[in-house]
Amino acid sequence: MARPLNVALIGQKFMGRAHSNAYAQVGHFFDVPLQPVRHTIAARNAEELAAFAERWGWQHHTTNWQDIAANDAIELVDVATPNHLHAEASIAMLAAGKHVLCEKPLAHTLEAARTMRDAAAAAQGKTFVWFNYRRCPAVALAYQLVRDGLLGEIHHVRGHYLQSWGGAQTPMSWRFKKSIAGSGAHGDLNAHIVDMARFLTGDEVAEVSGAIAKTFVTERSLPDGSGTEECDVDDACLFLTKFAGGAVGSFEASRVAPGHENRNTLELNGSKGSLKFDFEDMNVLSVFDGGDAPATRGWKRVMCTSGEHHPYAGQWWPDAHVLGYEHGFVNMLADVLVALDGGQPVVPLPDFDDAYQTQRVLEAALISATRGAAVPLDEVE
Ligand code: NAI
Ligand code: SOE
Repeated sequence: MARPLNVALIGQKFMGRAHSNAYAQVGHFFDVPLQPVRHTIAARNAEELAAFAERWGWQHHTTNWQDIAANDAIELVDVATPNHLHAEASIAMLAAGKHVLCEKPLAHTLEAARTMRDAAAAAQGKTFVWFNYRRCPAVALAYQLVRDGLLGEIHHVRGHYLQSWGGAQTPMSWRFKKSIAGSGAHGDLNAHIVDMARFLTGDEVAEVSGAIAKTFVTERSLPDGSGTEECDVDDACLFLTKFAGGAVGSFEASRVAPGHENRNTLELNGSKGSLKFDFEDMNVLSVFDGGDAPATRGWKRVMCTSGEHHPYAGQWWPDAHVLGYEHGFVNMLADVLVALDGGQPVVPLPDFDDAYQTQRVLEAALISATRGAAVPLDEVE
């Protein structure tokens, strides 16, 4: 019988729903060593909060997230607020002796991210960051294939994360404010592909160059119709990297790429073979094995839904009964519960230190965009 683990969640909108679903579902599909109990949900809108708590099965709700720190019954706190609150809430929870599971990017500034990394290093509690795409079966399989040597020496990493929702018709929100988000498409989307690149290659970025950050829509209407406000974050951001192990990389993020709705991609090209992942076809990993017979050598479209052969797939449905966005969050939560119980996750989990390394790469790109020059990572601490 799994021991109950009281959980609190801060944030009740998009990620509030995705995470609540994970807490509700994980015990149905995984033999978890700890059973999460939806203890307390916190957010700002009191009217929405009561209905949300009832719908998603949270026992208590509060508009004051600090109540959670003071409650000794709560062991794990999930921070799913806009980016500027990640540091304050996470550090308060670590100081109160709790484990913290925080949304990405780690923080809105490198400085805030550093305080989180340092607080985690000094704390009893464990930390995790919701880089959920690591746990799509196709990405976890790519992780295993790289370690099995399928690619040989990795030469070239290509990531792009393109969305289309950020045009001039989209009203102002926290995602367009530097003081809250930190940056625009860059911190929101490049964070995911830099994390995936570091995770899959096991290598670190040594230098960033050629960065361009561009704001196309400089003013947006306020949601209440009372006027307009200036946008001070990028709508698109591109940059190049050198990896410590010798590979080269390119990363592109955009919110203004019509036709690309959630095109989160990563491609690895090595001396022996290549791999491609595209979230818009998330159950598939494209595999090119240079060791195949020349006459029939070519790209294979591997459906990563075999319970016997593919990470996480066996917990869900019969072969080829495909998974969706929400399954990545449930898969990750299952691994978090295993790690909290002292076990090994299926593939490595990012903690605050790991996410801080991703944040350094993002910061180097912003510096490169401003300076118009290459930025060695050892200058960005
Ligand atoms: P959202 O705007 O949909 O929801 C934010 C929630 O935070 C709201 O419930 C709001 O009431 C609450 N909140 C804001 N300020 C608060 C405060 N001072 N005290 C208590 N609650 C407060 O935002 P969304 O899309 O859910 O994003 C939240 C975080 O999740 C961001 O860091 C974002 O980058 C990340 N995210 C990650 C995704 C992933 O794929 N891992 C996907 C979407 C978002
Ligand atoms: C919006 O761009 C968003 O929800 C991001 O915040 C997420 O991190 C990404 O996974 C999906 O798009």
